[in-house]
Amino acid sequence: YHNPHFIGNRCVITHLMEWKYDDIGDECERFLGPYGYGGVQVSPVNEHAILDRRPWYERYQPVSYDLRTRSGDEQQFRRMVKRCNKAGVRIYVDIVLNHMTGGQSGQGTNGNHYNGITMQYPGVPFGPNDFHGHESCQTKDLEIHNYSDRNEARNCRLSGLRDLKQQSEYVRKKQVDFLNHLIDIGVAGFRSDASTHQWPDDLRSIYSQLHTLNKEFFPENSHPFIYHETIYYGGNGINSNEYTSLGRIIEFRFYKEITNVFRGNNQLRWLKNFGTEWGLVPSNDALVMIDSHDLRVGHTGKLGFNINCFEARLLKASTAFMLAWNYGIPRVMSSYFWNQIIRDGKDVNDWVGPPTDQHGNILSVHPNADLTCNHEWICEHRWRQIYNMVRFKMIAGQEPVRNWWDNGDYQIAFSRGSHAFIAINLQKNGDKNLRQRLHTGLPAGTYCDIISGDLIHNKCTGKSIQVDKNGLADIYVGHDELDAFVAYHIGARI
Ligand code: LM2
Ligand code: CA
Repeated sequence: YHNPHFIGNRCVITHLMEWKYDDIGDECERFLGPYGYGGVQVSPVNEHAILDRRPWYERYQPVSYDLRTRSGDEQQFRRMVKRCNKAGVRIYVDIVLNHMTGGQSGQGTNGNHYNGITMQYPGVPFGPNDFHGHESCQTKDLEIHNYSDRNEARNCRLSGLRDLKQQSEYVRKKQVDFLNHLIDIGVAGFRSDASTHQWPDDLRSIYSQLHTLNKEFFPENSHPFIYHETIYYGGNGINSNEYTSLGRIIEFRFYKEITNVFRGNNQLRWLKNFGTEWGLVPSNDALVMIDSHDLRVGHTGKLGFNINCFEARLLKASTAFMLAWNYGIPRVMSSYFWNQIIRDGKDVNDWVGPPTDQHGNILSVHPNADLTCNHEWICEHRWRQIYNMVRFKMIAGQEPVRNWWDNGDYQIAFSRGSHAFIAINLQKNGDKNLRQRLHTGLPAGTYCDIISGDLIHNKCTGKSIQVDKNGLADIYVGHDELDAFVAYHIGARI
């Protein structure tokens, strides 16, 4: 369950939050495939509650396992999966197995009624016996209060969401059928939502009943890729290593430490041995990110700490480090605009859903010639500094980190063997410019910086460097430049 089944040397996932399936299909063909992305995480695809104002988080309140959301119906989903696989891009579905809706009643996106008070979900069907009650959850209100208590965290409710009794074979069977349906359609795997709130043994039992991947798109006997949302920062919380035998885990310590460094709370020079030596899980067990659909609005982590699209310079630089460093499978968040207003430490608009027309239909993405997106779609995955670093990672391959240099503070540089080289400058005091003659590890030649520009018609449209016979070059990153880093690789050499 650890292998993402990327095609060729592709190695990065992007989360196209709330995108419509038809648009994702287009994007696989016109951009993700050609620019080397390995896969897409799609927002939950099964029927979910329709809530007032249509917040993004309604997709995390399942009503049934029918495939219909505002992103499209089953037929559109199938078409997308096929088109993306053909374009060399895998599809990973965000699966919400821990719970159903909150304590309200209403209609789901496929027309099924549900009642969270009586716990009736006829679309599955699930009834009250399929949920945890006082026999398994000891808290008075059935809510999780102590997240470190392993029983409570698994058997009680996560913010009011009706908690499924996955110890029941019937419940597991319904979930197995749902996942197998997706596998048969041709997805490559899953993001497992709220994993910490599910018993590892229940997940193990579910996974053991999964089909192998569709042979139309995958080698025979391939198992789905599964990455788990286990929010663990060390200490006495539920340790994410309870889940590493089930697949990968989203390593929240990666995001936390990197954000801390790029925010100027810890010198960049310390990153020299970043990874397991900092207490992170082994690279092969990890999926990593800088931003996520939750972090950006403070639904996990502390609001204002996370780096998102509103701090583009920092987001690009920290994402560049993630893509240059050889750790885990990186996921790039692709978001939409919302009017962030922070009051008393809370984002008043943390609920805002994707751009829609007046009937609530999600708007289509029609990118402009300069690669930017229309409407409120931010499309970070289309920013040159980011997609060029995706290529950088592909070219770096499994080459080791070499030629580490730092100024003892907030300037660093390193190469990936003899394939690629990056320098980052976030120096805040003294001489703020990075101006050094450094070992790049690269073969002699002229290289284009793929951050300030590109190699086009045998010319650099941005900065460039001359690497001499010994691999040395003059590296410059001014403190006042648009981007805080430069990157060179053997694919952009004149
Ligand atoms: C996750 N990972 O473990 C998702 O990444 C996260 O986005 C989900 O929460 C969460 N687990 C449950 O799947 C989001 C959102 C919550 C929202 C839930 C359910 O962050 O705020 O909760 O989805 O829609 C909402 C209300 C909350 C209410 C709850 C139940 O915000 O106030 O609690 O519904 O009605 C009474
Ligand atoms: Ca649970």
